[in-house]
Amino acid sequence: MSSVKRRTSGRTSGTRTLLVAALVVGTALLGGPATAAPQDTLHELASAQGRYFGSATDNPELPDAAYAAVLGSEFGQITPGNSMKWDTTEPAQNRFDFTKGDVVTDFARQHDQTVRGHTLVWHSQLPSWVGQLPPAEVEAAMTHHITEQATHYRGSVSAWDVVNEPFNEDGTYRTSPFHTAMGSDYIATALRAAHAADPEAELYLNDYNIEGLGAKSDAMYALASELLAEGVPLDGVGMQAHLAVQYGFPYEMRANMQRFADLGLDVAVTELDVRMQLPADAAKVATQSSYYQRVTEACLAVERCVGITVWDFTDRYSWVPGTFPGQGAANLYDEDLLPKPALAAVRTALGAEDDGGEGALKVLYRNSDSSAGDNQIKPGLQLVNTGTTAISLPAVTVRYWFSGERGAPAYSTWCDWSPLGCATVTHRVVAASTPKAGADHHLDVGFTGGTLAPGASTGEIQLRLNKTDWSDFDESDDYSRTGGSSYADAPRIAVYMGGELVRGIEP
Ligand code: G2I
Repeated sequence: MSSVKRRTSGRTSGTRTLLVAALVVGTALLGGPATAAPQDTLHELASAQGRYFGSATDNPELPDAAYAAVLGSEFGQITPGNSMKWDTTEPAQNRFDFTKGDVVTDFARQHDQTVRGHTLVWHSQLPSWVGQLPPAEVEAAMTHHITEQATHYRGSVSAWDVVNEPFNEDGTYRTSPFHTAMGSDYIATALRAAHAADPEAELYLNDYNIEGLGAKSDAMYALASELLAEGVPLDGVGMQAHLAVQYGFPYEMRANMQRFADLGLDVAVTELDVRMQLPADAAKVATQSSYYQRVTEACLAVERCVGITVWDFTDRYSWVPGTFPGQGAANLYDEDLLPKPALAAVRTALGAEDDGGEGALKVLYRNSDSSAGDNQIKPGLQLVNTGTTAISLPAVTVRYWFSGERGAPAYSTWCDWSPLGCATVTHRVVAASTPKAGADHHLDVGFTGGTLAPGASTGEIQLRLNKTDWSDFDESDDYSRTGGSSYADAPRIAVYMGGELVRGIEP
């Protein structure tokens, strides 16, 4: 079973529309850039690469509506930051309380997200009664705890961090009531108990500072190899990835992930964040962005890296300042829930740039003018909504660049025909503030109303322009022009939504 690959990437699209709208309103109120462009969520981008993109969350945060809107829309997987830990779920022996964890699995269900269960056996956040048990009773207590919890969450949790943080930095086993009572055998015992309680869940060992090659990851590698050789149910290794700009990037992260994958295990980045000494400055922010990007790239480069979870997505709810005084700013969004450069870096690594060229709006162009040297330019345009949400046309503008070279600097523009009705189409010529060869002007096309449904096309928009003195153009070097007389993709015609470039390449 351990070598069987089951991808649980969860939702691929869905609840995004409303939440994008909520965010846009929020951004506008905060005075940020007004961007109306629907873009793929992190999870949609990751899903397109066969991965999930998730976040930790915690019960006290969920009533924060703005926070929950992002959590529920941008991420396809969530991990409870505290509410499935032993001190919460079995605070006194055999008194189980899954109330808080259930809130998280309910949220996930409502938002079509998978859940990584965190965690069954850990030396920390362990209620004192466990440490007070006679060693001879620890194994039964541990097995009972795992059995009750994994049974309760069967069907709601797709993966478990069965054992969390078993190693010291030098690769020796960490002291815990479990290790004291059973030696390192407690790990195999825990995995077997979890498998018996929930045979469907992916079972993981999870630790920090095992992202790169080194003594601690060597220890995890040796343990994983041994467990697999003994037939112990183990599906993957979780690399927490609590990074810090001041400590450098994990050594050979991709190669390290690959050696676990080569054992037949899945690998997951389970708790990614990148902290820094405050105050933040441009250099630290740039380093942070590159670390987020490199982790994402490493995961994508390893086929069995199944996904990435950030240890919460906003500085508003980071564990870092409480644990490392003076440090923080570790997350993808700032305290106001505004995206940081690291978010763009992750999106780029997930391939968003590719679809920056292919966004939700595609433009098709044909040249309706066979002569490049007469007194008119006649571009035909069509816009197609290739996304899954409706697009409001007044947010959209299109630019067709040309050179006005000789003659009068004034232009007339015309819409000759469009199934939308030419009254809906606005058009004018705009002179470039920084003229480029073949692009000292552009025809700017917009819309006064209308909505483009997913999959729909505006149909043909026949446009035409001339100089007011009717002198000839030399269109041969015009940036956006092609000689094609039937509709085709036009990378040199740009489409903007809310003023932001969503398609095409500017001159
Ligand atoms: O420390 C970061 C993470 C390292 N890997 C394992 C994770 O489980 C761990 O998560 C953090 C939580 O994010 C924190 O929220 O674990 C901490 C405890 O080790 C959590 O902090 C604790 C505080 O220390 C407590 O004072 C607080 O009562 O959170 C508790 C619940 O809010």
